[in-house]
Amino acid sequence: MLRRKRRLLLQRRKPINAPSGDPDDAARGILIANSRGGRYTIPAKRLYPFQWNWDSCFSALGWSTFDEARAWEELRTLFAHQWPGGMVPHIIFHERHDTYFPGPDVWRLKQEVPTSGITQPPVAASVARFIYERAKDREMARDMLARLLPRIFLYHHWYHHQRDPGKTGLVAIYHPWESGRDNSPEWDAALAAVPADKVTPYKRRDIDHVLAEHRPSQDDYNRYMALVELFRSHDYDHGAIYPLTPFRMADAGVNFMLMRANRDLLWLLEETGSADGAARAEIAKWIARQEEAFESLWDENAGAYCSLDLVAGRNTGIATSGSFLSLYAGAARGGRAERVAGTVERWISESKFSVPTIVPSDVLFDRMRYWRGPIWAIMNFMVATGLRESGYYAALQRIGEDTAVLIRTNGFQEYFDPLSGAGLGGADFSWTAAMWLFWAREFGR
Ligand code: 9WN
Repeated sequence: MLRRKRRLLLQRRKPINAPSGDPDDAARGILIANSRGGRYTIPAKRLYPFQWNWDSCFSALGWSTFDEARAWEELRTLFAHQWPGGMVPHIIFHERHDTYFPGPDVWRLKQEVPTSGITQPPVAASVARFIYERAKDREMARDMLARLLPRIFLYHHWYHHQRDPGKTGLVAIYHPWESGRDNSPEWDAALAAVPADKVTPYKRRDIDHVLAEHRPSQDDYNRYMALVELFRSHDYDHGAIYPLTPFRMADAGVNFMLMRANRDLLWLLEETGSADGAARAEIAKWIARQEEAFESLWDENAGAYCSLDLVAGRNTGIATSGSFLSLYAGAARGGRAERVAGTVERWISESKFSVPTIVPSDVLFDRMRYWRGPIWAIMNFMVATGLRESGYYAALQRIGEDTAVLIRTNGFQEYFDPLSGAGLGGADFSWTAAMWLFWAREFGR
């Protein structure tokens, strides 16, 4: 009875900032309300009350449209919590909050400001370039970059060394949370092989805030926690964990984001005249390796690049919106670019709104469960950027317009149902507000 009541309550709850007035004001209002101490932005109140790695980067894009200093500060704060070896953690627990699980007491890292022990997609270099290219205050931009770029280099170095010890050109993720697309069906088979029978009992907090149907299943959560306990038992020594983790995936999305980030890092170093020859040569070597290795991600049936299970040695053959980042990375060229764009166009034609995380005709498609069907503004932005840069303007236009319509009609939700357009997950979400300001608003006039 109580459960039913709570569910009705949640369904009726309207986003606080459903943009009835000027959506630009509403979007800025969300970033300001989610800002903490003028230093970092939480993704959403209660549901995600800390600083998340890639969320923070996307929020910085939103800030850059009306407060450049605040945008750079967001990135500065993120990198201030970089681990000595170069990893930038996926969560930084600046303050104590008990509305999110797992918190610092689960990760059990002994730091002044506790963090999680894994990372997230490396989008910082690309975000820094987007901000730099549009920056009005050039002096501040160059000054901030001078401090940031060595740290970003160290982060990429960490990825290429700790997560690709064999120098194959494919970096591995150790946990679905590291993909940022946590609940993607790409991880199902690999996750099923993670033993979860000895997990310490715990209480989830996510389903206190959003409907369970929008979130990962209990079984998924048990395996997420089993992985965390495994990493903790190895003191988060990522080099030592590589050969022994049962979950080791070459995520197409992360690898493509890293490739673009490498190109952007190289560009920024050259642009700001801060590239020493050795760093430049090293980044060029990473990119060359990636260009060669990504061939092994191609799946002819899917008409897309797909994630590779490095433990099973098998291509998942599952195309998701993460696969389309091959254009954003500049990895798909010529005939391959044509095929990828064709796949995007087919998906768009099958879906009322674009871009779904999985094509609606797929048996795996679930219109409401996160990363198994819904639309995400940040993914739309990156997919559309790749389409624009490769010259596929019709698809790009459709994605931009859909994103603008979804936000204008349903508010700044965490994600959206691709068939009805309904807003799902958390409300007043920072990255959705940021994507409106930085990108989607130009299609919504
Ligand atoms: C785990 C904050 C994060 C995003 C991820 C999204 C979701 C967290 C969770 O929320 O993940 O990191 O608890 O579900 O999947 O992409 O960074 O918005």
